[in-house]
Amino acid sequence: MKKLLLTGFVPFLDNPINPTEEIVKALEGQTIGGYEIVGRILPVDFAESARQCIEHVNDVKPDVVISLGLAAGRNKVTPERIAINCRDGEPDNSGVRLQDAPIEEIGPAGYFSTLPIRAFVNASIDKGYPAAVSNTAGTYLCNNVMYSVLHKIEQEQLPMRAGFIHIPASHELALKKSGIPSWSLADLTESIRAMIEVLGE
Ligand code: PCA
Repeated sequence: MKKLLLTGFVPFLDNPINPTEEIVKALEGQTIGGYEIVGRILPVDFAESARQCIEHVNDVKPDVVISLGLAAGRNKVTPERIAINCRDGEPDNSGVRLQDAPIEEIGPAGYFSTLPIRAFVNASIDKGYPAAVSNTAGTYLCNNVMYSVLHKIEQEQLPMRAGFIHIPASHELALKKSGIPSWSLADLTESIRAMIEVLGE
């Protein structure tokens, strides 16, 4: 059976919960759209996240890689259009802070997602879950993982589609942080399921 590597992240910064962990746990082992879901959780660490994700790609040899990240403050599920060759922003969980740092010294400025992001958005909306294409994955760990996986696929010419989806906060997280929109974990999970189902069509 075809395999889909679904990754989430551990909690980071002022987010004591990362709902991507729960979504990955809920979906792993299931078959969706003809894909067996293999779940993995990544650290929030500039030195480790992409390295570990690539290790999982090498081990699992998936047909598709979808990485999930929390974007607390967004109110829709947002497949990312592009990853850029830049690391910047807040410190990671090891306290490392980077500024204007390329991910690959010799690498293209960006990579477009190779996932069917428009079909993902439409599938989620059709099921009643708000979604939109996002044109920036930021410059933190999520962008780093998306860029690094797409770079590997390009360098090695692998027959693999990959990309990233940012999700809003869950209610559980919003109870611990004020002023952010939130979704139920069940709805977040069903929106991601609707997007994965599209791959089988
Ligand atoms: N979101 C962060 C890193 C981990 C996560 O879930 C980001 O958007 O980069």
